[in-house]
Amino acid sequence: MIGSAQPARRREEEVSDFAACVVRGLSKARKSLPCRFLYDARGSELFEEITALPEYYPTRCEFEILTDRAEEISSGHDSVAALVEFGSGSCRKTEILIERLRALSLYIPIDISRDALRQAKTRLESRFPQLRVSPIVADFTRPALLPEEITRAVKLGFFPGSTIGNFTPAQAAALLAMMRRLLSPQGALIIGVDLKKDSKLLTRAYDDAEGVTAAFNLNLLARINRELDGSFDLRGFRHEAVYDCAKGCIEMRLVSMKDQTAMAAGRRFHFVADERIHTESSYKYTIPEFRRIAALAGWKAGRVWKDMAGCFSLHELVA
Ligand code: AVI
Repeated sequence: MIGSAQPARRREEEVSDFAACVVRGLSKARKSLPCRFLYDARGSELFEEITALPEYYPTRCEFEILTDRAEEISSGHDSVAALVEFGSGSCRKTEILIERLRALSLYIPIDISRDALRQAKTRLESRFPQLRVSPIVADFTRPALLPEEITRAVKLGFFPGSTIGNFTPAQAAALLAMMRRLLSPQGALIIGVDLKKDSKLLTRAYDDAEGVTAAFNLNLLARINRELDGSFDLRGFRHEAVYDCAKGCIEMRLVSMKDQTAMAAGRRFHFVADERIHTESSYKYTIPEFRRIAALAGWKAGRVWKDMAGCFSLHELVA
């Protein structure tokens, strides 16, 4: 069983939330759109393609850490009974952990995609017959209600992919604090964090030669056209990815290539030439920087692993 609000009602709520955020974001002096809207069905497909691109190292590096160090990572978590994954998607990385957590009996993936959860449940329950999969359809940034039966159980959280980087440091600290409350007492969290590195490598990862990331970014305007009766001319905008050294983040934007107007959700918006719509930030951290944020959220730093090239890190945090 997958529990959540009625699908049709949820869909209506999603569309009106999308409309409100688009109108608010495009009415600001510095236009922006929340990055969570990049992931409709088409956006999620394009993101899957991004993760396989030669320039996009985070997925490969995190897999390398998880496969090479799986025994070591899981060794400290022998008594974990419940694994909670935040924004689980396809759960491919999780299988590496599930295979080695000896006392694990329950896996709770939290994701907004009901389809991804349904597929994951079927696949994981057939691969691990002793495991119960109890998905929650929800936005993982909002506090979820975990099953009462695991209130006292030892819980491990899993938050891979460096999705934490898509939040500002202040938001990241608040999110980590919420996760700590959910997983306490005796809880721990394994979290993927992309590391600071050469800015050329970083910008290439977010502006690939094939143009998949550009298509992913521009799909946001296509989504507005599809869902909010929008009139964006996609040829009038281009993708941009810039590393802001001072903030330590990649910023993705859509740049208007001319003076133009577009309709969205019944409103008209004007864009001057070169005006930018900010669509996503992806913060990069050093290991001490990330540990400071985790400490602000009340976590104690545990072990940390890096891939061979030192591009990506996996942190263990203890409640
Ligand atoms: C999902 N998130 C961690 C990706 C990132 O690297 O910030 C999103 C992404 N955007 C463009 N490429 C990948």
